[in-house]
Amino acid sequence: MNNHGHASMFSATLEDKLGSARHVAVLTGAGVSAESGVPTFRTGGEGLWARYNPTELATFEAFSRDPDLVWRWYSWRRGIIRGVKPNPGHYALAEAETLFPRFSLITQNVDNLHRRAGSTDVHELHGNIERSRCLDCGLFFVEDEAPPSEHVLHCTCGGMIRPDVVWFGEILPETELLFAQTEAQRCDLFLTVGTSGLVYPAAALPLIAKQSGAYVVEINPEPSAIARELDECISGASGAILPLLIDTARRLRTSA
Ligand code: BJW
Ligand code: ZN
Repeated sequence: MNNHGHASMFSATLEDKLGSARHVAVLTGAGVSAESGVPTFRTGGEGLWARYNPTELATFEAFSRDPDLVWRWYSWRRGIIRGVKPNPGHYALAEAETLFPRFSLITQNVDNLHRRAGSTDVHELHGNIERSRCLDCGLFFVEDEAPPSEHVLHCTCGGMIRPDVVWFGEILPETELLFAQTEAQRCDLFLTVGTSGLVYPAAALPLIAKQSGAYVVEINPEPSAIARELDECISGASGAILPLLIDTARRLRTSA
């Protein structure tokens, strides 16, 4: 029994929403991939990367100042991402697609792990680490299995190639941001998972959902910067909590 008086780890309100919600929206951040072995932004990496603040490398200024350094950081991360697997949190979100009449998965992550876990409709707010583009002619490149480069690559036109991700001070992809904001306004249940709630405009999505009347639940081992403004915070790792949550939803929705 929990403190809500029934045999579940979730509150009665959340169980009610899991059983009845018609539209569920989920925002994920780096924490959802932490259990796969992908370093988060604010807990850092190892080696060379322990000497840099990752959030200071994710800027156009850093790339202009030292393109090789920023390129090496992305090559290192691509290597990690290729070597890891989705975790039970990613798989639970892939299954969630089949449980609710409408389900929207919005991610700040660039690591492809949601798609690799089987999610078919992933809305990426901060781009994708496997994609690059030429600064000069705009040509896109998709990473093949070539060994990661230590130096910034150049396009056939001579321009420098940058990762097709969104750095600080840059505009998010317009259609994906608009989609995310609309889904936040329209959903009944919004989950914010593994994100520090520090980086805008993504961090505003749970607040938009709350203002629009959704029940907003955070899943994070630590309270995020916006935790106090939400309906409920579940303290724990997403790889442990999400499978339980989705199991509960499945049980409630198939036993009726
Ligand atoms: C676990 C776990 C487990 C651990 N299970 N959980 C409004 C107010 C203030 C500032 C701004 C504002 N609007 C815009 C800004 C400026 C800026 C901003 O937000 N700055 C703040 C930091 C102050 N935003 C921007 O610049 C954005 N652009 C923009 O707004 O354009 C319009 C504009 C332009 C110019 C001026 C003004 C407006 C762009 C933001 C782009 C962010 N880019 C990055 C890099 C992407 C590419 C790459 O991957 O390299 O995106 S930075 C980095 O942060 C990355 C992430 O997606 C993002 C969020 O990080 P996230 O996911 O929250 O990760 P962490 O590491 O911070 O947290 C991990 C969490 O997981 C923690 O909470 C852990 O506890 C938890 N965790 N283990 C569950 N097992
Ligand atoms: Zn070019």
